[in-house]
Amino acid sequence: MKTFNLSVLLSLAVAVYCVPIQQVTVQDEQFAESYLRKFFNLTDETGPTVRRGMSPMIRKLSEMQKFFGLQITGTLDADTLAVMKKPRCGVPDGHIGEFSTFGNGHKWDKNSLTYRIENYTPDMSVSEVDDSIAKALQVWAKVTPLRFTRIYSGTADIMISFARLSHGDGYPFDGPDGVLAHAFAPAPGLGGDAHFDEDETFTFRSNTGYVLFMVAAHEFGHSLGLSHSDDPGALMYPTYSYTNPDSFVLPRDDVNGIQSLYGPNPDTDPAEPDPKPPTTPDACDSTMVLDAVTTLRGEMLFFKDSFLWRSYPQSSTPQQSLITNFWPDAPVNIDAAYESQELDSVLVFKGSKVWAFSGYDLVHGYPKPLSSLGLPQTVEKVDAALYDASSGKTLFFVDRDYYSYDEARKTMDQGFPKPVDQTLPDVTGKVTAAFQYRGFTYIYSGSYMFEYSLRSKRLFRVLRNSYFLRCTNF
Ligand SMILES: [Ca+2]
Ligand SMILES: [Ca+2]
Ligand SMILES: [Ca+2]
Ligand SMILES: [Zn+2]
Ligand SMILES: [Zn+2]
Repeated sequence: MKTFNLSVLLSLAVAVYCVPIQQVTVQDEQFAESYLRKFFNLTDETGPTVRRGMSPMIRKLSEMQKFFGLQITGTLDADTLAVMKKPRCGVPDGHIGEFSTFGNGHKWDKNSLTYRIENYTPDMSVSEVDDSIAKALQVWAKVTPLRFTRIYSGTADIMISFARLSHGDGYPFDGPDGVLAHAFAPAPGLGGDAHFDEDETFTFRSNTGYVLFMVAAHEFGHSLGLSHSDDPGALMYPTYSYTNPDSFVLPRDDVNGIQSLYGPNPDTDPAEPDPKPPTTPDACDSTMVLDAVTTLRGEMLFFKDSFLWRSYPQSSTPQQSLITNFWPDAPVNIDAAYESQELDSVLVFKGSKVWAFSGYDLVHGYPKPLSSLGLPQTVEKVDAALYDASSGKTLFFVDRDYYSYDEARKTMDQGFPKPVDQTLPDVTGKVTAAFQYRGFTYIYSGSYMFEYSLRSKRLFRVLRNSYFLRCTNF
């Protein structure tokens, strides 16, 4: 049984995520140890690595932190614990890199596969379960030659069932949250089978409970031979995050993964091309234009599409994650963001609305209309926002102009808007993002970034948007 690759989804904790200073308890230590045993192959080894002075626990913690793009401290800090408590899949995560597979022996040697739904969850109607399962298999069929046929009796390649706790395969479930499901890599018998933890509440499309379609689509990736990816945008990323099932398109990383095993779909209709697989923004893309940049309590946040990079002052590599993993109530594809010292919040702009987040929480009363800041009704969106610490003003960039907002008085200053190039003659294009860091002001315009002293209006350097993201693929 141990020869099967097991995949599973694991645990949710909301409270831990937003506490800045966190006491790690003995329970947390034990939890972390069992997490690393389950997912990072922590064993009670003695040997060369121990003699070299690094304990297996520190080594595995560092490995886990690397996989999830966390700051590599080798200690159980609050961010690490928070990631460990997220709902996720239980397949071990050892591999670092883009998509990966279970290896060559673990793929189906036929393109026609059967599946059977052995029982149902009471959380959803029978037709909703049938539909979720069928659509989850279609996610993979759309991009490969694989075809799935449902059978109602006998043994299918992919046997699908709902079960709680111990259910006969040596991998008991763990009650509500934690592990959500698991699946076995391609092989006869248990191979390919997918089990869902009945102690979870599964849903058809609501964002309360776990969307069965999303969990199943991930598990079937394992059933077909994929293991986990460390691309935070991939379906095969180990942790669960809510995605609207109606607009889901299989990301590029997963398409590359499954096509490396089975090849592309020979039946695609050129007249009706499928939606383009979404790609995860790449820190090494020198043409990238960021959506917004802000500080947050000494860190830097860089926004692009549905993603953000979070950069800790002490860390060399920023951590990339989905915006909704960081702020579940935040919009994606945002226009602008800035940190308000007065409100101890980050303000996030999209279209005619502004959101405020204090730590990880949406501030009560938000989102509000842009006009609540005193911007004229004619302003339909803000392109960038910049808080200037020395003057206590926030500058809102709208097309080629900017407005000035007095944070202390909470009013717009008179005499605005002014043209941007009147103040900053080098910035001839639209300002796309802006922030201050360590006394410098960074004005982003297209794929460039201008480094200024705002006080002297002196331009120091012209850099790329990706400058702070520290591309490491050289
Ligand atoms: Ca099977
Ligand atoms: Ca569970
Ligand atoms: Ca922007
Ligand atoms: Zn998984
Ligand atoms: Zn099972």
